[in-house]
Amino acid sequence: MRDQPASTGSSSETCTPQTRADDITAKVHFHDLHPTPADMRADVHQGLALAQKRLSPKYFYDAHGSHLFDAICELPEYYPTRTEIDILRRHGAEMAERLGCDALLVELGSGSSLKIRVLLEALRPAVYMPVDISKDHLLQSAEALAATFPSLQVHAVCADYSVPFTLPVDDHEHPRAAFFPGSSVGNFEPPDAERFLRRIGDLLGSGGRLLVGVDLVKDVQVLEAAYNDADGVTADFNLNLLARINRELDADFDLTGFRHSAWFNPESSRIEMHLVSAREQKVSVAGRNFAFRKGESMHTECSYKYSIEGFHRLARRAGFEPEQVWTDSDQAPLFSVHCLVWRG
Ligand code: AVJ
Repeated sequence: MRDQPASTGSSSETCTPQTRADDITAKVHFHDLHPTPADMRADVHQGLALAQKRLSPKYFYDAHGSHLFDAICELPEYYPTRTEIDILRRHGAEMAERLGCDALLVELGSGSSLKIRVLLEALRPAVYMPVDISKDHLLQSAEALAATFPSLQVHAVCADYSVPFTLPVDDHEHPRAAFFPGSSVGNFEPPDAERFLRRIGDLLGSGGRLLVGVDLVKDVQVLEAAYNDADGVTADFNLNLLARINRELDADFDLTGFRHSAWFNPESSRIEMHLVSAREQKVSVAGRNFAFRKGESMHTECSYKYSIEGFHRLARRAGFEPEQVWTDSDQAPLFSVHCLVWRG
C-alpha cells in the first residue's frame, strides 16, 4: 500500500468522544489523487464558451461550499438528507446483511461522513474508504470517524469520482461494497450515470454490491421548494461557485450581478439550477472574456429525479441487478435506497 498517515500525535487512549474536534488525532491513511487544479480552468473556459453556458456542479465543493451544502441538508425544505437518513436508520440492519461484513467499503462523495455513521454499527467493514473532492473536509471527517470507530481502518481518498480512478490500495482479501448516498447519481446526465455506474461495478468486481440513494419524482412544489429555500442558503451555495472561480481562476464575476434560479424540468425529469445575469455584462476568467446578455443563464446543476422502475432500468443498462429497494413510505415515497449487485 502506498499511503501515509494523515496525522500522528497523542495515543488513541487520549481520544474520547468528548474530545474537541481539533484534538482528534486518530490515524487515517490519506491518499491524494490531486483532483481538479489543472483541469478547472480549461473546464470553466469550455463551459462558458457554450451557447448555453455551463459550469460543473463538482466545483461547488470548496471548503465554504462544503459547509453551505451541510447547511442545505438541515433546511426544512431540503427533504432528501433527513429522509434518506431515516431510511438508513430503519433498514440499516437489512442493508448490512446484503452488503456483508468484513468488506472494503468505498463511499463516493463522503462529505461529512454522517450517513455512514448510521450504517457502521450494523455494517462492520474491515476497511472504510471515503472518496471526496474536498480535501480538508474529507480529512476532518475521516479523522472524526476514525476517532469514534477506533478499530476501523480508514483510507481517505481525495479524488474526483466523476472521472475514472483506481482504488489506491492493493487489497484483494476483502469483498468490496460501495455506498453512494444523497442522490448524487442524479447530478449525471443519464448516459453519464450509466457509464459511471459501470465504472463503479468494475471497481467492485463480480457480485459486488452498491447501496445507492435516489431521489424520487414527486409533487413539483415540493421539489422546487427544496432548491429555493426561504433562507437563501441554496442561492448562496450556487453563487459561491462564482466566488470560488474569482479566487482560484483570477476572475471578476460580480456576485450581485447574478441571481439564483432553480426549477423542475418535467420533460427531462430534473431540477435545473442556473445563475442568471441581471444585466448585460462582461466577465474575465483567467485572461479570457465572456459576454452575458441580460437574462442569460449559466447552467450550474442538474438533479435528475427517478421513479423506482426508471432507476432500475438505468441500473440494468449499466450491468447491475437491482436486489432490494427501501423507501420512506409505501404511498408517495420521497426517496429510495437501492441495493444493486454487479453482474458485469
Ligand atoms: C447532493 C448533488 C444530490 O442535487 O440535491 C442541493 C446538491 N444542490 N441543493 C442535490 C444540491 C442544491 C444535491 N446533491
